[in-house]
Amino acid sequence: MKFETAAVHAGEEPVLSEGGSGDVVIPIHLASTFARRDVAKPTGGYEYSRSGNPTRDALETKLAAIEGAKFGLAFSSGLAAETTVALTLLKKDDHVVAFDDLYGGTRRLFNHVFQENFGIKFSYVDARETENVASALRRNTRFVWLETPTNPLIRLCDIRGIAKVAHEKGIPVIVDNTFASPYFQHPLALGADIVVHSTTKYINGHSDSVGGAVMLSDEALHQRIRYNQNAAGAILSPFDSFLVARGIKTLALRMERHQKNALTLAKYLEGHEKVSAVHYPGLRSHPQYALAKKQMDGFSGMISFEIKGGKPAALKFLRALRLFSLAESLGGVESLIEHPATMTHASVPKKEREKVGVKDSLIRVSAGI
Ligand code: P1T
Repeated sequence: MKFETAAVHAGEEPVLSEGGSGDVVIPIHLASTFARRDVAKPTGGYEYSRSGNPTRDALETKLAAIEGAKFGLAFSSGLAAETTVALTLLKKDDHVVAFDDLYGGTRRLFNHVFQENFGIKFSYVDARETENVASALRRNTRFVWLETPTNPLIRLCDIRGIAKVAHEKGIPVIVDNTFASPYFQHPLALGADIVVHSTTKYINGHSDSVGGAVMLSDEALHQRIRYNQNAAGAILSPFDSFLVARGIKTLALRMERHQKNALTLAKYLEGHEKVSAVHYPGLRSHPQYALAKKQMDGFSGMISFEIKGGKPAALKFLRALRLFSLAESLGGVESLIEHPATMTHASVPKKEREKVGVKDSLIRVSAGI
């Protein structure tokens, strides 16, 4: 099946056999629990909605299909997905190598929960150079955590190259594919072991559901993550599962338009006298344009840029906008704009933020459709 076909049909084949109602869309199964005839085992395959729910199952099948994975899991937020993956793979005193440019909430989770409470060590490296990842790997490194393109500097890393050096040491690679979406980038095909998403963004696409996803093809690892998903409990609700499944059906169409609009905006900003830098992988001036062409099927809809005049100029500009909402999040049909230093990345200490390059003059745009 092509991407668009799987996005519409996977997980939602109508049941036409005896007793099936033939719905062409997965119904929202709101039941928290499922009756059984006998104590031994559930009669209809389901027992309790945290452990499994027909609407969530349909979504998980669809999520796996669009990432080219064997398995998909749906969580109550992107961070719930990240937490569950991390607690499946980590034990006290383990080590993780991560891209230094990451969503602020991911760094907060790593530093203030996993490091402070459980003694996990994190090495943040500039993963644009594969060598920086390779030289940070230790004997007790349990995984490499990447975003590409990154939030908020729209930097890329070479998934294939990094997977090669990590796999030589038996270390799995996890890619947060939120900014590219499964339509424009396929990390598992490039060698990554696990993909995570905030489905809150492009996958749902309408800014009306918070959710997360994990996709992978390793059966044993899938079983461990699913066990912990049920044990820790951060599952996506049936109603949100329905919304996300519905959103996925138009993902391909939306992504094409997000990309078109982002490219128009990026080119306009690049030629503007009050703009000192534009970060968008579809611009020839992006230092990793060649990698973007090779690794991605498109450039997606996220741009960041630096405005001349520092923070005062940035805040003045953001206050003057009429149509673009000044709001966190991204990937919805409407355009959103934000100031990473005071909003999405406020939890990253100023010194660390500036070391990576997230300046007070940086503005991030999610181009709508
Ligand atoms: O918000 P949540 O669904 O928990 O997802 C967290 C998350 C994970 N990964 C990436 C790359 C993200 O961008 C996010 C959430 N980001 C924002 C809310 C934002 O405005 O950047």
